[in-house]
Amino acid sequence: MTTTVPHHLNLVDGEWVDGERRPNGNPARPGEVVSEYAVAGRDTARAAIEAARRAQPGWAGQPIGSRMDILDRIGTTILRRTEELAVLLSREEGKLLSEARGEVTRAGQTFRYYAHQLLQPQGEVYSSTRPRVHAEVRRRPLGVVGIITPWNYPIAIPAWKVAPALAYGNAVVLKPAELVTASAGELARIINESGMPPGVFNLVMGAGRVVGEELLTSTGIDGISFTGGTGTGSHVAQQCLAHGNKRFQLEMGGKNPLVVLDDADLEVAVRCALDGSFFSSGQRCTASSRLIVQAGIHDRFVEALAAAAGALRVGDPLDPLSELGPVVSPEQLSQNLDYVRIGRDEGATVVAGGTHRPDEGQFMRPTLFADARNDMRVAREEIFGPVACVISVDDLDEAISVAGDTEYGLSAGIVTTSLSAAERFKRDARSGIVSVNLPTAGTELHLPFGGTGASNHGPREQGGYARDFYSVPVTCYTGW
Ligand code: TXE
Repeated sequence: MTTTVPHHLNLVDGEWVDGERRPNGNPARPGEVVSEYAVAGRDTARAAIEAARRAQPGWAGQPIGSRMDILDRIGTTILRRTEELAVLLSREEGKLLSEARGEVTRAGQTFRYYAHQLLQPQGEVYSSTRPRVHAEVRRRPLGVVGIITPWNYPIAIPAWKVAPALAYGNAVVLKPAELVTASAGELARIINESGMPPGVFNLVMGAGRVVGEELLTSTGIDGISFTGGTGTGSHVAQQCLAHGNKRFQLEMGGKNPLVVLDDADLEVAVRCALDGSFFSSGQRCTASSRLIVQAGIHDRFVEALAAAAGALRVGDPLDPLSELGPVVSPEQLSQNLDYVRIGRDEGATVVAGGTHRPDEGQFMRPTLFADARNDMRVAREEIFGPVACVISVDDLDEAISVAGDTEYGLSAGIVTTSLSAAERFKRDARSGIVSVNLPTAGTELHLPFGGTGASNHGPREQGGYARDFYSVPVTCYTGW
């Protein structure tokens, strides 16, 4: 008996465009094909950019009521299809079904949020220093935006870029990561069936160095919004500057600190670390990969966290009893295991995990290093797996200094019962996001998201701040 595998095509100017078909696998079940996708070449990417250029002025000129309706419809459809989309996402990326449900819900809510953002003021009026002059700042769309997304949030990251891009009157060419084309393909279907005029939203699936590169180098693209690795992000920046001085926004890695002070509630500290370090298999740019722990609570914390991590049930993400799914790919698993070896060689001690499940699937046990120092590679480089290291410090001053001693600066957390320690940390942590008594990895869609240093370049994403990237301020003077 032959079973048909679902497939996803590229979307160009409202038409589905086929290409060489490639399978997209399930990291929990090697050999299982989740879907097939049509690989786009440079010519398909070019056609998508041209279609977007043609469609953008008409879209920007539509009354906001109709743009709102379409965005709202996209969000509502995503929310209505949450369960089905979550199963698909979980099968192709490997995160727990419960986490996938949360992600799909977030994507739907994001479209609805930006539908309503259109009712917010879109400019400012100033008093002019000159008589009989009216001064105002208006906003115009950036134009055609290329959106390049990673695999770790297959629908939420595309949503939090595509929704504001469309809301503020831009046309979009989306290039998702190759590992998660099914979620992107379903999103494209939903957008295409929402009443969106052809060409306003286009999807091109394929290799970064082919279709991604076409977006970076094309003069038809006005701006690039990118999330991914720091090395790729630097390349994106260079290409954008070299090809038409495009606007770019980069969200990249993290090596996020979670500080635990002696006065912390141990249970809260362990809960924050367990979630921040290991959930989603540590494949979050906001994951807490450096646990900076004050000496007085250190041993109790390490013992409790190692026990809790060791007790997590690693298994198929569709099994409701699983507490941790697989990592996304064999390459990611081998990179994670390499870091376990590197950490040991550097003198850190594995107190939980350190191995993968020797059966089928890319399952890695949550891994905790004790006796780490902040100058070790495992404390400096983004591993992007369920691996965290504990660094012992004497006091809050040292904790803040170690927390800030990183090239990254996305998310930082502290667990403490001291109000003054919390306030000082919020003031002094060199980071775009700061959490107190909460995991470093929880963020909300209506608040700005982004970091400092090697974690970020360009305006913040999400919330009302997204407007700063997707629109251009125009200063207007009118004499009367
Ligand atoms: O990222 P890439 P990958 C980190 C993490 C992970 C590593 C590699 O450490 O192990 O990056 O992951 C596209 N021109 N993060 O391979 O390569 C690519 O096709 C244009 C951290 O997924 O940066 C994909 O769509 N585009 C991060 C996107 O860029 C190019 C989340 C990201 O791919 C391109 C993900 C090119 N030349 C990975 N080359 C986080 N912290 O959130 C690649 N791409």
